[in-house]
Amino acid sequence: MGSVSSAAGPTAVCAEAPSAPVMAALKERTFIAVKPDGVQRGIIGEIIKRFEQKGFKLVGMKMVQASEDLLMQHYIDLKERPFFPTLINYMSSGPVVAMVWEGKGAVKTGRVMLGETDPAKSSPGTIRGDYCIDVGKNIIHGSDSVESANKEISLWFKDEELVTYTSCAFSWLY
Ligand code: IDP
Ligand code: MG
Repeated sequence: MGSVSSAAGPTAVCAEAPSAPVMAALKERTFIAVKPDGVQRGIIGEIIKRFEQKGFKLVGMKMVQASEDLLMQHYIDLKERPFFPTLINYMSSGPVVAMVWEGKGAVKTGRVMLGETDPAKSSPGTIRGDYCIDVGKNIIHGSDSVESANKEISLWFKDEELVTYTSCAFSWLY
C-alpha cells in the first residue's frame, strides 16, 4: 500500500513551510474586471469559474459603476490614443465587476487566460477568444504587469475590501 494523504492536504510532500520569498510569490495579485458588455451578456459567472478552476484565490470582488475620473486614472497610459474617449464611454456605460485574484504567476497567467487585446487574434480557449468579437467590446480587463496590478488594485479597492484567508486547496495546488 502506498502512503495516503490526509484530507488536510499532502503534508508528507510538503513537510517544510515555504520560505518567505516563495510564499510572497504564491501571493501575487492581479486586478481583473468584467467590463460592462461582459456583465450585460451574462458572462460574469463563466469568468469567475475559469479563475476559480485554474486554482487562483478570490480575495476581493465588487460591482462598480465606475466614474469617468476613476476610468481616466485606470487608463491614463492610453490617454493619447484615438480610441480613448470611446473607451471611457464604453467602460462607464454600465456596471463592471472588479476582482482581485491571487496565486503564483496570477498576472501573467491571467493575461494568457484573457487572450489578446483583439478578440479576433485570441485563440479559442481564451476568454476573449471564446466570448467576444470586437476589440472595442472585449468583455474583460486584466493587469499587464505586477506593477500595474498593484496600482490598479489600490485604485479600485480600499485595503479593508481585500480579505486574507487560507484556502483549503492551497496544499493541493502548491
Ligand atoms: P488590454 O486590455 O489587452 O491590456 P490595452 O492596449 O491596454 O489592452 O487597451 C485597453 C482597452 O482599450 C482594450 O482592452 C480595449 O477595450 C480598448 N482598445 C484597445 N485598442 C483599441 C482599439 O484599437 N480600438 C478600440 N478600443 C481599443
Ligand atoms: Mg492594458
